[in-house]
Amino acid sequence: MSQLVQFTKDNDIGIVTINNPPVNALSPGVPEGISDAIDQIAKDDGVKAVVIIGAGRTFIGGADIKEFGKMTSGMTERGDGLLSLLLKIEDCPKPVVMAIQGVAYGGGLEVAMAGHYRVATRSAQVGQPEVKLGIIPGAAGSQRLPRLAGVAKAVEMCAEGNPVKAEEALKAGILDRLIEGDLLSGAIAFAREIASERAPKTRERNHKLGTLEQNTPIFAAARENASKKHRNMTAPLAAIDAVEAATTLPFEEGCQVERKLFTECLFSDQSKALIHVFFGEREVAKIPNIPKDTAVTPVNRAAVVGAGTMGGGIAMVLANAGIPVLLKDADQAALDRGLANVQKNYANSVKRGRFTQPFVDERLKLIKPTLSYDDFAHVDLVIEAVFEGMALKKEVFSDLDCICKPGAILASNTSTLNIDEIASVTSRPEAVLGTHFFSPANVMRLLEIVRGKATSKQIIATCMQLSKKLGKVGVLVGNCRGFVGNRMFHPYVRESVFLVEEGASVEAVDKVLYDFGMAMGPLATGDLAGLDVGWRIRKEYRHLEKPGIRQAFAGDRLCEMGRYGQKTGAGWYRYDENRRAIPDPEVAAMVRSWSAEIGIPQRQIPAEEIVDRCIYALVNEGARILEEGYALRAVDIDIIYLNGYGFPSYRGGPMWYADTVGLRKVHDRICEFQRQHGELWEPAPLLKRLAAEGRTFADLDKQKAAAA
Ligand code: 3H9
Repeated sequence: MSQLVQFTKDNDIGIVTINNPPVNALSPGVPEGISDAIDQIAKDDGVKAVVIIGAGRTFIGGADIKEFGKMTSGMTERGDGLLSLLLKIEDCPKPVVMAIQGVAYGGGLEVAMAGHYRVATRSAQVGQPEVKLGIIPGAAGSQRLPRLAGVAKAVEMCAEGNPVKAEEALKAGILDRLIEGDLLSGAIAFAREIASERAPKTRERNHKLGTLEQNTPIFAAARENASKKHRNMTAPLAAIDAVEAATTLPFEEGCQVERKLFTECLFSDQSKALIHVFFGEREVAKIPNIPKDTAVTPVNRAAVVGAGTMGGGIAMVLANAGIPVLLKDADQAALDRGLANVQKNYANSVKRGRFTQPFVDERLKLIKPTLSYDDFAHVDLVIEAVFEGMALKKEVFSDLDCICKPGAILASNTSTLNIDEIASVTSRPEAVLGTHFFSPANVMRLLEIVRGKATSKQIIATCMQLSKKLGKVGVLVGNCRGFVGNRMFHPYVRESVFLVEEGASVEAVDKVLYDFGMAMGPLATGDLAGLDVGWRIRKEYRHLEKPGIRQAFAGDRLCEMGRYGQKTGAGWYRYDENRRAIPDPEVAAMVRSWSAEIGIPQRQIPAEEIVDRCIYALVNEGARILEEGYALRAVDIDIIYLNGYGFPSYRGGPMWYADTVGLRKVHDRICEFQRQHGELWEPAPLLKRLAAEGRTFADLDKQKAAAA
């Protein structure tokens, strides 16, 4: 038998243990091992019933996702997957009890459903999360789940991909019993109870499959929901089709439909991108030269300086993770306003069902407002979130340096300023780094962790680990202007404004990029964030601009008119009292006349050019950042853009998207823009080199990983 699966006995009960750390994925060897065990059990007269269980913390985390890339690249053959193994389990002459702890996800739940019974710990979770990888269940999950849980629940689970807790799964009929205490002992006792009963085969349980009349509205609602919530994504709709097949076709034919849809999804660009994202989110936590076992500083108490929108949001993030936090501001009115905002945000979360009132009450108790630095001597971490100005930040950091205990982490939430310069006013630059949260801080998942030239490994390791505890994706970046995300965002927005100045309408630019998959168009995003923010930064850095290089001007002119975006009721759009954007013909007319003044020829701009100019501007800057070492890997840039800038996950991030298009093609198009628009479009040397060598950013990441 395979090393990954062990067969033992507890008197008359056979025990099959899957032991493939860390998550008992169904890697090669695991299905074969289970199959051998079933053969052995069938022949063994001493075995009356069987328990299948996972070793360690979990049952089965699903198919081995690494295998999918091998299949789509032709490195391994595609068999019939797990289908035949699952039939064998279901046809086993002895009752099979699946004992679930941790998770039974994807192929894990499919294995579980092929058993005759399922028992689980109270903390276990089950789910068909395949859509999150751009695929659908591929081993009859879409066929067996509706037979256990009913059509509505199965559609929801397969199309949304969210996990279901054990108690709910019990109610839905996916589980048969919850076990208190030791799972294996409970499962063995359960197996003895049912050993002489006729074992029910899930594939024959058709009574929950409903009628056409009952099911039609369920599928219609699910399709509408999927089209809205998962815009442009193919897998959720395919998952619904597969579950529908379970209700209209016999089991075997339903499985064939599922198989065909699964294969189509697996070979799609969307699935490849989403699998890249799955591994990418885990990869960014790995920092070369900072080993996994680097000692970290426990963060038991924290403080935030500045009770504005960002400071309040950051205090909420810390409190939500159970960390007591001091929230300091310089004057009482600002502190009161900040606290009122925090309370309003929490009240909204309760209204939307995200948190319960008791949870919120507990969190609010953890946030202690203060006007002084008293008690700062006891905190392990301070995050400064005062107004974005170097002089003020320096003042705060020299105060913190005097007050905070040795070993405390001194972090700045700056989005643009130089961390080394901030650190220079302290006696401990090794304790200083940037923690760049994204607005709203309590919602957005991204946290750029900015490494100064003296920041210690221990502090970085602590903040990377803390980001996970805070529910954030922490990505380590270098200390350049705008760090990674905003540095790339600048040319992206610049191109969107150029396009408007050249004759595209504001609505067209936004719509084309929204249709590409961005959460919002760049101009609407500017209105939301406040056009004055970029305007102020541009004014501050104007002296660094190279003379003779084209600058986007229309946004600045809007600011000069007081049109800052949503907060002033007008920016690129006008806004009604519900902050709904209304296209503004006045803006179109003004931009046309300003462009005429400067002599920018007006033309019709095709959608393809809008996408290429904006997205390739991101890619080109991303390539520079990568080469200069401000991002560790291309995938780090992708994860930043997916979690902080609304880039569509099914395109894998800007760098992955460029790989998908082909770097030669991207490079050639950038050269074409350079000929038309000048040196702003000079191709990044790294992009030029990779394109010439026929390589990808992903190749480069692999090469770096191999060298590490
Ligand atoms: C599927 O099942 C298709 C079927 O229908 C059958 C088709 C025929 N494979 O997340 P963590 C790695 S599709 C390979 O940090 P946690 C992960 O990369 C699959 N590797 O731990 C990481 O590696 P490293 C459906 C996997 O405790 C390590 O395990 N299933 C897999 O926070 C630890 O992971 C899913 O989509 C895998 N399936 O969370 C479930 N899963 O240490 C995906 C994890 O080198 N997985 N790894 O970075 C999860 O949701 C979480 O990983 C899980 C554990 C909840 C299991």
